[in-house]
Amino acid sequence: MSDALIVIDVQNDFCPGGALAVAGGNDIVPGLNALMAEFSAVILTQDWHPAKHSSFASQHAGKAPLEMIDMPYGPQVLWPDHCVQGSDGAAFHPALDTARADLIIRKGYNPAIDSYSAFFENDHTTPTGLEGYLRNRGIDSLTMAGLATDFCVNFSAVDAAKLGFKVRVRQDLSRGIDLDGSLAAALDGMAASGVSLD
Ligand code: VGL
Ligand code: ZN
Repeated sequence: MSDALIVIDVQNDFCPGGALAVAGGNDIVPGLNALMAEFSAVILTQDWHPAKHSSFASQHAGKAPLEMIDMPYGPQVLWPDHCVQGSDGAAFHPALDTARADLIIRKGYNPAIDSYSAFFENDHTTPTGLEGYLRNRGIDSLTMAGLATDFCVNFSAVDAAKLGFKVRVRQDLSRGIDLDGSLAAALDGMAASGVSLD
């Protein structure tokens, strides 16, 4: 069995100057590029929303970004419009070494359901296909890093651990949004799920 590096959502909109900028999001790029050399498999994820995605505050009258809403699948944070399919904001950070990727997995393309996790949409049941890909390749151990620690890295790591993968998160190569204590909660949740936090 072998291990893979999964680089989560290192896209322009999550970096300074982007629509949903994560502080220091760009700082992790050189370290991520260097880390890729240590893995036989490198997978990138890309947040990839249609223009009128239901996670955008702009689609809900009277709602502002970072307010909550109840969706049929549960509570959902409303975000500024970000990572719209084909936009510059959805592109990977220009310095990220995308040439090393064996697979790029896109998520969040269903207009009605957000998808923080690289494995399941936010209904926690609709799969993205990543689990099957990893199992077909005999990959059982995952290292994750990227943006944002408390949303897409967190949901991906917890889902992977629940699916039985051995999971490490590189905190030093991840950056968080930290909305109302979400970063501390995410770190607690990942640890409780058996994710090792480096
Ligand atoms: C993310 C909020 C909305 C992430 C994606 O990559 O962590 N966060 N969409
Ligand atoms: Zn998104």
